Amino acid sequence: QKTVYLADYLPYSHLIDKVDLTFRLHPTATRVLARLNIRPNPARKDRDHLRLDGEGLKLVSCRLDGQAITPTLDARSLTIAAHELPVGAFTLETEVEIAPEGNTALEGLYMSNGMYCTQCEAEGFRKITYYPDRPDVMSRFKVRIESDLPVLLSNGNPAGQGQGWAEWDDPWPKPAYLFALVAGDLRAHSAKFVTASGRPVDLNIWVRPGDEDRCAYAMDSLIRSMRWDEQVYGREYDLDVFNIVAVDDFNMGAMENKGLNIFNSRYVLASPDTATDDDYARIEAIIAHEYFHNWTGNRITCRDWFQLCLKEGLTVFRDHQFSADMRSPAVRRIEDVVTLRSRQFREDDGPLAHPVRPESFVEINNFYTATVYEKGAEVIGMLKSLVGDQAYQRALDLYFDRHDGEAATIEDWLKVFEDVTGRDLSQFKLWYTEAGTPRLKVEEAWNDGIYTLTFTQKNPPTPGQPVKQPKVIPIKVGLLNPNGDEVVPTIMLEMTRAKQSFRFEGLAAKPVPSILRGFSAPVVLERKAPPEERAFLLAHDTDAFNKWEAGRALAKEVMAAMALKGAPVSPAWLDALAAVTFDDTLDPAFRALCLRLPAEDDIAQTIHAMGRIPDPARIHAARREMAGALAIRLGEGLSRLYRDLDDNAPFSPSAAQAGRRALKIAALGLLSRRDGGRLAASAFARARSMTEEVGALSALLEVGQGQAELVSFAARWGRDANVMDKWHALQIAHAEPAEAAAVAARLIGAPGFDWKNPNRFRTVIGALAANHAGFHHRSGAGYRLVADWLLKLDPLNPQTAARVSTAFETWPRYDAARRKRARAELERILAAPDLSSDLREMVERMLG
Ligand code: DPP
Ligand code: ZN
Repeated sequence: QKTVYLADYLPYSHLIDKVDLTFRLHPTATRVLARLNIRPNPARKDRDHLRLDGEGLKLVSCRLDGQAITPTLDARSLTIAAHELPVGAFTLETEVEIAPEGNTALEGLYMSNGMYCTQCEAEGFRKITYYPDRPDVMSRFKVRIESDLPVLLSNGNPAGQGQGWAEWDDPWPKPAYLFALVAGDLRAHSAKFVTASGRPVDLNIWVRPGDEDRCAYAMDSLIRSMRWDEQVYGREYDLDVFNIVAVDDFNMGAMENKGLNIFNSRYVLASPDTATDDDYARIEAIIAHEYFHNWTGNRITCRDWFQLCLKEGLTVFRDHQFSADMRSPAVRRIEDVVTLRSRQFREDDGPLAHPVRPESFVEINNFYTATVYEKGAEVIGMLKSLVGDQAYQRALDLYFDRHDGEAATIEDWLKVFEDVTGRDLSQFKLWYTEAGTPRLKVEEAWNDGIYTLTFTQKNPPTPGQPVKQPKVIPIKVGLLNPNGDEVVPTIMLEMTRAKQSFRFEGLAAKPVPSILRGFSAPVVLERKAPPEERAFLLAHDTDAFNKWEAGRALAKEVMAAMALKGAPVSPAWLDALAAVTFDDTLDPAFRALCLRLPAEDDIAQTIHAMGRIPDPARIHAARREMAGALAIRLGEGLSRLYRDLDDNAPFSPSAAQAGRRALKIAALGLLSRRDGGRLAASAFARARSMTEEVGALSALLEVGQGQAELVSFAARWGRDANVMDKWHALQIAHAEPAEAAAVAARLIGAPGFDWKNPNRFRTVIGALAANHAGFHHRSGAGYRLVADWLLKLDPLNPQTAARVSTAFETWPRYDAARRKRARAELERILAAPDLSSDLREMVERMLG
């Protein structure tokens, strides 16, 4: 497969005014009839041939203006020569046959538990019919589905139904990647919504019979999302119905098809006994995310796939705003930054680093990444900080006004901000075009009552981009006096040069700086600060993010020093954390976040950034030792804290209750290190929610207990695969480093374990990859097992295999012996016959 370049973009040769599709569904022989109303694109001067994408299609017939023709076919396309085309508009009818039952790649039309469903983003529509499968070709779709299955759904509004058929009409022009079809024996959880201007909308969440009672939270999240988008962005829903379908076999989290969102069932179904608080928060965020795409993605889509961040970065930014409004902004911000660092900084720091807007790709599915999504959202957050909230709102209004119904670019996006503010954003655009996480060094000076902060930015080289330019960095800063009072409230410093100083006058004493408040830019802050200063900020900072960050930075320094030179656990850290833990004026959710130790992979990242080689075994030991020391330092207060939080309030998935549960479980985990799991065993037996059940089980496994509890968990949940994912993940997460690969091998190879299902595969292989000391065990068993299973999955589902292969993306960080083993596994993958282009691209990039 060939590399595609952004620089080669050309508009499509033709316009498709209308698409009429008829599906005669059959597991092994579905017929798809497509009637396309086509005319030459006036934007193109030459008289062009017509080339339609198509893969794995059996062409039954082809007619041009009613006359049978024989087009040129190859493995990827159908072509009609220019001289065979009429001069003006014409109609092309094709009939193809496809076999959804045998479609294990889960792209195009496929089957899951007897139901038909589709996944077209990015390039799945070409597996359904011949069509210009590119986002800048937008058309009106009408769909007729013929099948005996009771529920037949497609995009848009219902346009009639009868015995064995249904018709749908989507009034909004859309690209093919937003097409969707579902047919199955499904039940609806329904509700009504009335938009701000009075349009009634039928809302349905479609699930397998028996799951209807687990849709309430998703529905509630949907209604809140619809209201929020009206109130905050002035965006109303634009169809008579909004359908969501839950599917068990799904490569992604969910998909924003126009009027017919398709979801991985794990991000829809929830009840207190099956879903953890994290599951609830994720469902809320993903429901919102897909809904918000209706405007940012569907009404305004992307000109080409290089612009993916145009819709994804913005929609992630919007779903973050929504979650912050629904929950605690501080807690959400901390969680988002933890994710950003663990996924995006990690990606940016290795062989897979790429710009938010990449310049080339082989397989676009490989670019649905943390960089495009998460960094794409951070870039918008910076833009908002730089122009201010009001200008942001005016720019967004202009964006929706100017580009509604269009396929737009990052240039279009930046232009609305330039037009609204008069600013030149050419330097800011580097955030979209250059990869890598900037390093920001800070130095301070105090002279004659003048306090100076001097920042130096370094933009490290990344694959294909050896030299970089200075970026615009919004640095939010506040200053505290030595008593802990804030003397300069948050202001934004705008850094534009490689090195830049900012002066503060009129201060009575040398202040303590709180830098990069709210994590105002996705950079690595390099500031040498004594532990006392970190402890001081953890105690006094008024910015909740930086308060947490002070404790985090200290914990990282301590863990890195322990792993690198066997330093003892720092008493300063223990004391500071004890003060936070028992400060009842602080939000329990915030305290729980402070108690969560940095992940081992984070510490490996930190050590690597110091120019040293991380030793996974030593990092693992250091983290354990820290947790043990913390359990002892917190002493009896911990039991009291646990008892206070262990109340009998009826369950609610609210953020407030979730925060109390999180703190309670953090306390339980630490208590187990002292009592060998006695309290956790009784907590497991008494658990009244999945959060408590998993929390207690996790505490037990961490101290080598929990075998009986694992058995009883499996007995209770054995038939619910999404719940059992937790059971599998926990065992691997808590396995000893030397045994992790063997545990994962046993679970994934167990009779009846459906490893072909992406959720199952990602759970087991993902959990092994996330067990840092286990995956990187010096025996190489972790590397070998992951490679074995990637090779097994690749022929069936290349997209998921390629995604999971990022387990290896950090391999160059480690010592020569580990690198040799990892490289050997990557080379073994590359040598496999018939390797997919998806996995090949990933492995080649990782090998560099
Ligand atoms: N379904 C994916 C998402 O919403 C791709 N669009 O991010
Ligand atoms: Zn999205």
